[in-house]
Amino acid sequence: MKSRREFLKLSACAVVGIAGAGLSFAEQRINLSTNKKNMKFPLVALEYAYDALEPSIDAKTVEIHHDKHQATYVAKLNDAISSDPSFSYNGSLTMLLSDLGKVPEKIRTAVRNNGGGAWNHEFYWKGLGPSAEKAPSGALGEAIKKSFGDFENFKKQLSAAAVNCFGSGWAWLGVDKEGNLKICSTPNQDSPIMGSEIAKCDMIPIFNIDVWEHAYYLKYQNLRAAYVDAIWNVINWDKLEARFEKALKDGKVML
Ligand code: MN3
Repeated sequence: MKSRREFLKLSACAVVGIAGAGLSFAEQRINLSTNKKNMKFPLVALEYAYDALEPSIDAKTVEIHHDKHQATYVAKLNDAISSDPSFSYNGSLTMLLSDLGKVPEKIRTAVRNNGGGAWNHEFYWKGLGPSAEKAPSGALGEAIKKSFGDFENFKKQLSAAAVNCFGSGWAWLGVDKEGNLKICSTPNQDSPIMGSEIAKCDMIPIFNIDVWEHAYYLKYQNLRAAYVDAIWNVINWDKLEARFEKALKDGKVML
């Protein structure tokens, strides 16, 4: 049994730029027609308006983060895959990332970085929402008490994993092989779904926090901790509950 402290071990986590324009929710969706018709992996639309997470996460940040940063990962993932005609793949992005060894070496790093970027962001947006709930109530709430003592201690530990992740990366909450909740962080766009050899984060993830500067710099500048604190106002607990139940029942991740 590993100690909680071990789960909080820091990992080396780099940086990105900024730009954009204001669009309505309807326009956002039309904007997604920028997805090329033959893209194997499309940019998945947000399930809420850019301003739905205000004031915790401002509309401009959501817009640029999704429409520019995430879109770039998606485009580069598709470019990498189409650059190697010998590689034919018809499964999901989740499956692809969980078995990177099967990806030709020539494009493997590009798939890891950009596929990870595409997947991690889809997972991130779906774990957030204009939620009225401030804490989980069902089985996940119980599991948090069991693993962390109480909600405040859990909040402190997950926040610390996010704030202390050096450089750019992600903090994660997930379920380990024994069914216990676990916290870790990964550098760059690595993800627990890539397996423990790559991510050093052995879990089925149920929530992630993006700590790349592009996730918060417009509103919070250097104050990563203030962004992490605000994330707690916009967690989609229903989604996390569903992910938790699926992880326990089927041993599978749910986007
Ligand atoms: Mn990001």
